[in-house]
Amino acid sequence: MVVDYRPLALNALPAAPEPFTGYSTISDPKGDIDFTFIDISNVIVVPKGDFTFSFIDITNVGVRVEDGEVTAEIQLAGLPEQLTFNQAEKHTIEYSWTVYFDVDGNPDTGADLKKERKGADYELVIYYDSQGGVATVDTLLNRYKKAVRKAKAGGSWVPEAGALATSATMNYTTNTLTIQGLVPGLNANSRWWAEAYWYPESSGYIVNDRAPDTYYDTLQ
Ligand SMILES: [Ca+2]
Ligand SMILES: [Ca+2]
Repeated sequence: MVVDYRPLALNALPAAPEPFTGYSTISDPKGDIDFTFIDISNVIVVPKGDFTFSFIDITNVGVRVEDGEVTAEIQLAGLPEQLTFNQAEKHTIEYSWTVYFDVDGNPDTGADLKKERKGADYELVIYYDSQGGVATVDTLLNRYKKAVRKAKAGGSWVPEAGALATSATMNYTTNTLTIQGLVPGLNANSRWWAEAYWYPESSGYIVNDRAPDTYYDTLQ
């Protein structure tokens, strides 16, 4: 009698998703930034002065993934060398540019902060959290921090051991922020999206842009 030792039961399991290697992009329109007014008095605060928000306006995001190493490029409508830093509330995120990865493609695991971040398991982020003090104009290069963080249940983010952001660069000619880091487990089912965020002074509004507007795309 010939015995068939082939693991038939294993064949019945759904195939594990293939690791993703390659390049994926998301395009986003120019001029589609959102204002979120958070003034508790419900008075609409109109930004004063000659603000331009090009540095919050995402036009394209690309991610290259190779052996779990991610290079994320966030292209903006504009990226001035100098920005105004005037958020008076210490330890408040004043600027951030983030690429989110829902690695398992499951909105019920990972971040549960709000609808548009629901399910994110990792983020690669370039950011500035306010140190308080007087308003000043400075280069982002002088002030930014970078991180790869993993989402915890409940919505907080923790730096991921062994997955620290390896580099961040700013290109003022192509208006592009680039950040590299390790994000394990990315596969063709993984969802991803990007967000730019600015919370200036204490005047009660947040400026943000998201790519894509439909909240997420898949890597493949
Ligand atoms: Ca945009
Ligand atoms: Ca998830």
